Amino acid sequence: MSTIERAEVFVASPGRTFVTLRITTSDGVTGLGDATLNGRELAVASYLQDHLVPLLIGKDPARIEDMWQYLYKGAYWRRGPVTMTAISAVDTALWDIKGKVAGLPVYQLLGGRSRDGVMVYSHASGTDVPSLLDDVQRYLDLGYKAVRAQAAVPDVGGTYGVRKGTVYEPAASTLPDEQPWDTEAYLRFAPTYLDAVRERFGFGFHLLHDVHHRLTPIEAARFGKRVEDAQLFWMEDPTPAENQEAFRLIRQHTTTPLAVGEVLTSIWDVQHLITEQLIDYVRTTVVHAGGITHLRRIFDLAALYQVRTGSHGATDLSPVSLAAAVHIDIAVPNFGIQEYMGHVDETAEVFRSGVTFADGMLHPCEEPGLGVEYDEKAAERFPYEPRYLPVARRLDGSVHDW
Ligand code: CS2
Ligand code: MG
Repeated sequence: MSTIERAEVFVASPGRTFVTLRITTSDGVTGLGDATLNGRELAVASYLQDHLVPLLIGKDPARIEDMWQYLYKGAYWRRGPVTMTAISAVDTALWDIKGKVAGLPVYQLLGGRSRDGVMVYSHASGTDVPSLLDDVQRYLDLGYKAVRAQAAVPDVGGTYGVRKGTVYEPAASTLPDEQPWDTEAYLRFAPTYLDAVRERFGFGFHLLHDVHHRLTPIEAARFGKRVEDAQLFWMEDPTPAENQEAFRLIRQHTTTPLAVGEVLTSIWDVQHLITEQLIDYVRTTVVHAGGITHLRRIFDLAALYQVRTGSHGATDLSPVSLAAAVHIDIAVPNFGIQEYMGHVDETAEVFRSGVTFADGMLHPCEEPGLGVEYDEKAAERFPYEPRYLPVARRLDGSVHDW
């Protein structure tokens, strides 16, 4: 029987920080897992290196479900982003290995294709409406069928989602960047630029918007109602989701579809949202919600309630979890859309991925496993650089949800 012989944790910053787990079996088969938790990377690296790696050595890599139960129940302290990201990385690496041993791309182990390609959306943004419209045009010219739109709120300064470089990267400072927030200014301005996008480009593509946890339920209800004419594909994270019941109030006031889940890390964290049909898309991911094994459970529960998938796919999710996401997305029956922001060139020097983009869709690699390789020699050229996500403060100085 093949056993787990080695488990290595790599922390490197090729363009941004990624934590990557590589498991190697006694037969020399390797598997990769993404363990990146933006702004708290070393917590997961230590959880893996100091607490999980000693448990993996000698175990049977084929027993993926058993390993998941062993690491989840064996922790005693359950759930939460650090624990679940570490478990996700182990799980994803074992699926990569299983695919390689079987000689099949992972999606074939998940039931094969349900669709020809995975529709994706990317991030258009601007410091004002004209620059936002130019950026939307750019993504439509690249063939995207779906585009997210975010713009800076005039006179308030930094606002969530406005790109500075080639890809949007919010973790850009060595201490948290404190950004001003004014809910009323946002509520007045954001609907106007979403209307402007529709006025310029029409309704022949999907338009998305991320509220990023910033509103109270009644403010979110007001916003959702106001933007109904823009026919959004979804309004994302309208209000913090710890209180899942809060979404019922939003639901009562607007038909704008709701998407939640990128910061949620288990089926129990989205159970009420799904079973009460309080959301339309669930955004949980391979890297933060328990790997392929657990994400399938979440998506199968969602399918029972006509909730579709819409996994998070920002730059802080590595090419490893993006590839795993595409393998799931191509197979699940209730796929909705996949976020795809791409990565900077330095990232591609370390991660070789077989995922391809064409005609507004991503396509999985046909190689056995996930179809991603990690070049640790190249990674040595990009030593770890600590970065923090911003903190939002209201105009009175109190902390707000960033
Ligand atoms: C955002 C992310 O892509 C999204 O929907 O919510 O950019 C998020 O802010 C980052 O992934 C946080 O690390
Ligand atoms: Mg988001």
